[in-house]
Amino acid sequence: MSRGHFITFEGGEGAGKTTQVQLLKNFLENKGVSVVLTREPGGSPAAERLREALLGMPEHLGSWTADTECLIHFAARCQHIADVIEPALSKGHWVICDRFTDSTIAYQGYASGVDQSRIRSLQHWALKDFEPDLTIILDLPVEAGLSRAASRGSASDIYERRTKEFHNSVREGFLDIAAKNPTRCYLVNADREASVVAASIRQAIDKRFG
Ligand code: T5A
Repeated sequence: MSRGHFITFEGGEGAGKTTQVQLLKNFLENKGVSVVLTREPGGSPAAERLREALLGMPEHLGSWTADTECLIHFAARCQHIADVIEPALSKGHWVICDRFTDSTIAYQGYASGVDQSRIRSLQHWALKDFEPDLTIILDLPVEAGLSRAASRGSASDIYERRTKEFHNSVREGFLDIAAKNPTRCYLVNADREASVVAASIRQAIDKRFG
């Protein structure tokens, strides 16, 4: 049996990742592909406990340092790969993941100031050479993303409460990641109707996996 493909979705808050991940799953399943949908932080029962620790920290306990956040994200990722991603890929399923390592690079690196070389060392230590076959990066202005997230009524986790400057750094980070990894990454203008964005993503899938 041939190994499945690993596709990740990245972008700022409210970029439309969850929406597009679901549309892509439907599209692939209609073509007869077996798809496993997952997300980060979390994605497996044990890793979801770490998601809770990251996103559900009560305000009176303060906040994680950026270094600690980085370590927890990679700990959760390590577990997620072992529990869900690798077993699914080796059974031939395609795995679509809502956020992955690029989110750590953009949020903890570009926006929170953790040195990129330290993140790379951690990535190498935790993941070795494991990386997505294709990464879709959804790009749209920060204001548009935050207003979408707010209209959905859940703009309350610790990340969505951060400043506009923080979110702009996240966006710049993702644009830089796309520019530096042109073979792996496909940058999509997400400031369009969901169906138009989905069509653009399907083109990338056809081009990459034929
Ligand atoms: N994080 C994560 C790190 O800091 N480091 C890491 O390493 C990792 C892995 C996760 C947080 O963790 C941080 C980043 C995040 O802050 P989360 O709860 O998983 O948080 O939330 P997000 O990933 O940010 O996802 P959101 O749900 O906020 O946004 P999505 O998934 O991008 O957007 P979606 O699809 O839910 O859409 C939002 C709203 O917009 C509408 C939808 O219907 C919905 O109402 N919408 C559109 N409206 C107009 N036009 C379109 N094209 C639209 N597409 C969707």
